[in-house]
Amino acid sequence: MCDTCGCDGTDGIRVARVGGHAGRHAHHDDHDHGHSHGDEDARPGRTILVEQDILAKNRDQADANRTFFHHQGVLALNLLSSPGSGKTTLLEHTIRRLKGELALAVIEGDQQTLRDAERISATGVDVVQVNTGAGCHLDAAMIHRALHQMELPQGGVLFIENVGNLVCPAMFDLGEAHKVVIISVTEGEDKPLKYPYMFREADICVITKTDLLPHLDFDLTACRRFALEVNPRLTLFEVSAKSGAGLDPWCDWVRQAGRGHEQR
Ligand SMILES: Nc1nc2c(ncn2[C@@H]2O[C@H](COP(=O)(O)OP(=O)(O)O)[C@@H](O)[C@H]2O)c(=O)[nH]1
Ligand SMILES: [Mg+2]
Repeated sequence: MCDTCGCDGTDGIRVARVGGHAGRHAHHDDHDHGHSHGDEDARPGRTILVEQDILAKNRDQADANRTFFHHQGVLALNLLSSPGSGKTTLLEHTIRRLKGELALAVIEGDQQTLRDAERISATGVDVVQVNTGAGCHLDAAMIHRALHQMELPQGGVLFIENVGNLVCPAMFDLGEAHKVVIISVTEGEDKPLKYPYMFREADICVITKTDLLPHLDFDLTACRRFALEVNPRLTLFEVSAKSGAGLDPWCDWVRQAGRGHEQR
């Protein structure tokens, strides 16, 4: 078990390219994603040290990823949320709007299945699925491995859909330029207060499924206030992938961030 978040990092990590170029579909059973394992790590009093080791190792790999992205002119966005908040749906709509203008690619993180990668593949962009097995977050080494399986969107945007979880993924830098936290209106407006680490680590917050607001007691004003109380630097977007409301400002931000990154 991983002492940082309790996930079992030794079990069943797979990296698979979906769609596109046949023959490059790959499975990796080797294991190197920044976790420290072993009986000695479970001794009382060692938890803090082990956690520091894990996070320090992850930070080194994240810095290497970030340098690589910088040299390739790639804007990497790490999408974080609880399961079902609409990450993949938002990506499908964003990609359909932007793929004629910007080079795009996606790394999908889930414990099991290729389902999200297959949805993204249907939009026509390059996608790699990372299955974390029992693990509850992506880490920088998994991203490094996934990068070996894909065509990098040079001068464009790499979206990384993290494993659905509002807790552990906040601790793991992947080398991204921005963390984008997503919260749907069905989750309750108090989530920024209950999961402050995630909202503090992010600099973008997207509130999704706003078409459902008439059917819910969700207090949008309070949600905005809570999010900004936790992190005044947050830039907020409100979208409905279903109706299309709010997708223009969100896509404008992605477009500008992607192009700005290319010029740096
Ligand atoms: N009403 C509504 N449903 C949505 C919207 N976006 C996503 N969903 C639904 O929410 C569910 C989970 O979406 P998905 O994109 O798979 O979430 P993920 O687990 O965060 O990737 C699916 O049934 C979607 O159809 C939206 O804007 N409005
Ligand atoms: Mg998804």
